[in-house]
Amino acid sequence: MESSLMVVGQMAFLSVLNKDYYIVVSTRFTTPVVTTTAVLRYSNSAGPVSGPPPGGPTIQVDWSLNQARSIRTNLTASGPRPNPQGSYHYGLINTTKTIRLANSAGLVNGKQRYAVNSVSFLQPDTPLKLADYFQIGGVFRVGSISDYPNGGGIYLDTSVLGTDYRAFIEIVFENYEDIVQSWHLDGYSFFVVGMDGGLWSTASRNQYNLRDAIARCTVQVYPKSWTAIYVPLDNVGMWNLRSEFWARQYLGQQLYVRVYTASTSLRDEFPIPKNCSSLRQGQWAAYSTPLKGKKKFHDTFS
Ligand SMILES: [Cu+2]
Repeated sequence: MESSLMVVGQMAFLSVLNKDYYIVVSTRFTTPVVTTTAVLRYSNSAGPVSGPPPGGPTIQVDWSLNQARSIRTNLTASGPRPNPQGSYHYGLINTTKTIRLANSAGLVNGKQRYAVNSVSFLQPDTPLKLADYFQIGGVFRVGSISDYPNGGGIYLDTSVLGTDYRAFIEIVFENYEDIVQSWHLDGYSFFVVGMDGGLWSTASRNQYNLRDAIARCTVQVYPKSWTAIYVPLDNVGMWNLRSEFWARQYLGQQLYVRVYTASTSLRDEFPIPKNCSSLRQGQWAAYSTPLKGKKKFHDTFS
């Protein structure tokens, strides 16, 4: 291996190295590009690094794309795997829903915002999980974001996507912009089944890796490209799906996925912490004791 590109969220890299390697970190969105370099040395190294460190990734993403696709799970009997061999084949499970998410940038009321499927996320004053648990009205609406891009203008809302517990879903991240995107999903690890340049279509599924993809919780989407993931929704809750580009996340490029079950069994979800009211005194203390009629959070506190 001559060199390997690391992207945000690809935090672990295991390789058997028998010579010294440069570790290079360089910025992508600054002028000038800032670079810092280290040398990884092994006691049995066959030789020091030589020559200049490799240049950072350019807009030529093919090389990086091919490398990302080539990183696979070792399925052989002695390979390290998250589950015993033969017990779970993600590629054999039918997806029950497809969610297509497109990021975008634009102005709302003269201010820079970022959006997913045209919705720029507005942070509610009540944490969504608590609003859901205590059924506090007026905080969010399930379905306040479409599950496919509709090309409309950007608007503000507290976007919550409705999904069902134990569904097995396909999410396609569509990046029409010309910078790389980095998406993170809380509460899950997912299988990265495909990524390619251009526009995603149902025919893109023909090139999915349904055999030995790797499990991740953050994934890159190359400029003017798409990335598809399979997610087994085995974790009840209200989970954040967000850009790891901090400014974009803060200015709206995030949403929540509500993984819902009507069951209130402790097998499906841990109970709310007993010290919930003391964690943030005042804001939802009224809801930490048995409810006497449902009061709206906004009516009570603001
Ligand atoms: Cu997380």
